[in-house]
Amino acid sequence: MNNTKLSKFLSYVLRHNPDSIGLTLDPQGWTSVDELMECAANSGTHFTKAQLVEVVQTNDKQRFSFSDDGLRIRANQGHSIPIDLGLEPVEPPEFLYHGTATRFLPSIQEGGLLPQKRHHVHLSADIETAVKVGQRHGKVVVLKIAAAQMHIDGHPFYCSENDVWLTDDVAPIYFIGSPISVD
Ligand code: HQG
Repeated sequence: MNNTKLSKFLSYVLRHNPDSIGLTLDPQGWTSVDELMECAANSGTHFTKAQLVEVVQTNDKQRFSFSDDGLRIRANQGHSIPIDLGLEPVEPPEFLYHGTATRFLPSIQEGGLLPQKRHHVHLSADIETAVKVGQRHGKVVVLKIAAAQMHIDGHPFYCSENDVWLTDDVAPIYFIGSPISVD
């Protein structure tokens, strides 16, 4: 299996469906590396420890982390199953960005940004990253968010291990200017 396939496999089992290979995660989303490899092998997905380390270290978005002792692994964010990442609330930059598809705009402008299947709304520190996130969904448009004002108003923000900004939801009053269209 190539590294991209292994990364997708890890995203699936560590964020969404550990049960699919008989794996259990602890409340913070960690699982034993040995157990992960054993459950994966038993369900027909084979990889070496060296390949796993390579995927964790070279992953384009740093999606996964090993524990300090290297014995456990978890996804840094993006879960749909209930996991408490244990992140401390932090002060966000003045502005954050959210890339989405133009077809979602009417609903977003009406009801704000909602976490949908994930635990949080995911926001990016720069427009370029937001564009990449939005492109996954279709014709991309970027919303500029008044993050500092949200924070002043009492909305907590978190920053994941891989620098994705997370918050519970974003009301339309915090959208700044018109959505930025990208060709
Ligand atoms: C949209 C990737 C209608 C929202 C990325 C988004 C990110 C609404 C979609 C991470 C809405 C959910 C997360 C509303 C939000 N009405 N649509 N009220 N509120 N939406 O994939 O932010 O590759 O769950 O705009 O890099 O696109 O997985 O969220 O388009 O960090 O590591 O509903 O996933 O990382 O889509 O992406 P997603 P996202 P990974």
